[in-house]
Amino acid sequence: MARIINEPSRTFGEYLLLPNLTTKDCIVENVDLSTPICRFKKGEEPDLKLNIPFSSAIMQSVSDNNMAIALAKNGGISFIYGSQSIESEAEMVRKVKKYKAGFVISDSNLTPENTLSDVLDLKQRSGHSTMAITEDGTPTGKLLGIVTSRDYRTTRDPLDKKVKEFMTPAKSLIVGHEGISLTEANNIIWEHKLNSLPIVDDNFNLVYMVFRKDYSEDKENPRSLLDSQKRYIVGAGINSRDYKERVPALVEAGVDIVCIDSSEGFSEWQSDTIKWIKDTYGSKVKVGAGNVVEREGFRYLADAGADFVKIGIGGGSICITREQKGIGRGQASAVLDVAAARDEYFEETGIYVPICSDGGIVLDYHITLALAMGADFVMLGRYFAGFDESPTAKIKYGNGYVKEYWGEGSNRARNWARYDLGGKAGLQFEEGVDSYVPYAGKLDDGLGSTLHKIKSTFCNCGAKTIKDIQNNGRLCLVSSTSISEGGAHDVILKNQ
Ligand code: RVP
Repeated sequence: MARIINEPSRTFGEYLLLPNLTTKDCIVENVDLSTPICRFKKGEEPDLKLNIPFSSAIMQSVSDNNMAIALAKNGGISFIYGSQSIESEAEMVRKVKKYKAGFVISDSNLTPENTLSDVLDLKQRSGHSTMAITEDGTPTGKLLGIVTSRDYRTTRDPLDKKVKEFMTPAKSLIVGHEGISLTEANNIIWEHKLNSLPIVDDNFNLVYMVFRKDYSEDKENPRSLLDSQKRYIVGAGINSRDYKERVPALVEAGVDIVCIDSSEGFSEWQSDTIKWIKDTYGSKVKVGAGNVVEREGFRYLADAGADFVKIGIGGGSICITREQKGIGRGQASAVLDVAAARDEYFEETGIYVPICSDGGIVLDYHITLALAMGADFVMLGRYFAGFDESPTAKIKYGNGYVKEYWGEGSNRARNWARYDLGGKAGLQFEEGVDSYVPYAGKLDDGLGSTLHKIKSTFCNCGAKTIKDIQNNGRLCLVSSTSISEGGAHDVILKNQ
């Protein structure tokens, strides 16, 4: 008979934090949410830390280069989705590493032989009205001109009119030269009343565009997560099949950390993948692994050399793994169990292996609970999918807007590899759904408000660091009747 674990599987909503004494210096401004993301020895510092304990999910509908830049600017990390070709994933990593605040690699490019109809199509798809015209239509080709909506009249110009007939040609353009600072570029934009400034190299190949609207980027966020060369830090998802080709391409592109992306990580394939990475690169290439939901899974991956271990099976908002396969565990129980295993491992070996609570965060305070329960950082999909910076379409829905969000195990993502234990069996059924999430505006604003809430709770619990809340926090279980007491109750709400 299978062993029965009698402890019920619990979720975040079943717990609350109790306040501790708040001392006068325990104010939001003094709360430090920095946290390790890779293993380190007792008494040493980790090679890589986050400035806020947030990572964005390894998903097509969440983490591309734009999300990675927006989140790194705020101190967290994105893991670019691995359910794409090696080349396109590496290209996204490269875009993050090449990104300089305010300097944009042009993603709206055409050739002079394209037509007005192509311009309108591209404008519709990208939402950008400025297009760089290059010899070969690539973002780094020889710059031949620029097209903006001031260059054509849709009411009078024929749709087959060639771009070369109406673009502003390179000889009439003011350009900046590679190496120029953002302040200098902005000065040129202001002096000449431009909307954008192409930056070119010595051979007049396009390198970047600088836009007037990005002027505010001149000021760097003090929380930004940067490497030693002041480039944004970025992660990337990998799988346990093509890692011998994928990891070298990602390393070449400049990735800072990779993570094996699987709904179930307690497997020999993950151990082989970690070992190959460590044998090939030593500790230079950091690798996270998972997902696990209990002590044995954690220890297996920690022993294999994982830099961090990700927790969670079936708790994701778009995930139906538990319904389909009957495996998984409530996210709170999983975090508590794995956190105890992480501490035990540290006691025994003197090696600290950070853990990440992945999926199932519904309310902002669930993040605080996950941290108090022992997580070093969290991974979120639904939360980030709603922001402007996620890669998906914003769609009108009733009186407001929604954004699309689909699981990596859904038919839409067709990332069956993630749900496939190496054989063909995993290809037969879906483990995720295709959905909408409420549109949440700009990431800077939403994340700023979430961070403020987390820090306020830390202060109520007398904690100024994540370790403080883990060591001194007190959690209590809630009864189902006390849950209804926690929301507005027994009043008639206005505006409803
Ligand atoms: P959530 O933040 O609750 O939306 O959960 C995101 C997590 O859900 C991901 O980081 C991943 O672990 C998991 N996921 C992604 N796709 C699927 C699926 O299709 N079942 N699950």
